Amino acid sequence: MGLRGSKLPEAQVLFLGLDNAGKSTLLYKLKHNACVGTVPTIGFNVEMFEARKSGKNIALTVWDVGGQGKMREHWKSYHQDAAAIVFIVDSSDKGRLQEARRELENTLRSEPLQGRPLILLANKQDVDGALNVTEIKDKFKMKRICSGRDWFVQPCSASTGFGVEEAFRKVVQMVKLPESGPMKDNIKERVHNIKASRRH
Ligand SMILES: Nc1nc2c(ncn2[C@@H]2O[C@H](COP(=O)(O)OP(=O)(O)OP(=O)(O)O)[C@@H](O)[C@H]2O)c(=O)[nH]1
Ligand SMILES: [Mg+2]
Repeated sequence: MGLRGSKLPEAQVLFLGLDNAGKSTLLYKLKHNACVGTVPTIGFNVEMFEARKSGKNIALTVWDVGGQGKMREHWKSYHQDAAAIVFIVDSSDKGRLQEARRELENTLRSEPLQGRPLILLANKQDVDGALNVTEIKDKFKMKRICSGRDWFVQPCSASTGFGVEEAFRKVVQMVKLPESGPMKDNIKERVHNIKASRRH
């Protein structure tokens, strides 16, 4: 079933990235156009969006998963139905770019994510000295690690809103809707499955 029981074609989008990258700030900026104070995410946040794709209304379910070290082992629980990956990077945190790249590479190796589009968000562009898109592409060796999938790097600032609408439009453009129409499981069922998978 799709958004709140609607029959709209639905796709699931996964926000990943290190802790402090700005995933939750971006989620709430998109949802409420507000810069909401956040705390580190334990588990996940989930929000639903409607969008227009190829002249049709679609529903996007966006999963924002905690990025702290101990949360990352749960990322794979969210891979199965993800139709697009949005990987968010703190472009101003040069000391953690290698760690971010390692996590991105691990993510891209995951079997269920093969062929899924990747939108890399070079976040925190409002911070002085933040790496620009060219530098981020280079540091992440995007051409090499993304071969076999569509990818795009978008500069943004979740705090100021710079590049945020463009990022969302890019996600809508690149996401592939599941062929069978609306996803068969609803959010409650999916949350139940994620919780169950953590208990094993
Ligand atoms: N200057 C600046 N700060 C940002 C931006 N985006 C997020 N932040 C700040 O970065 C901090 C972490 O943001 P969160 O959105 O909580 O980060 P997260 O990726 O959800 O972190 P986890 O939930 O721990 O994985 C907060 O203090 C935000 O206000 C941005 O674009 N610019
Ligand atoms: Mg968070």
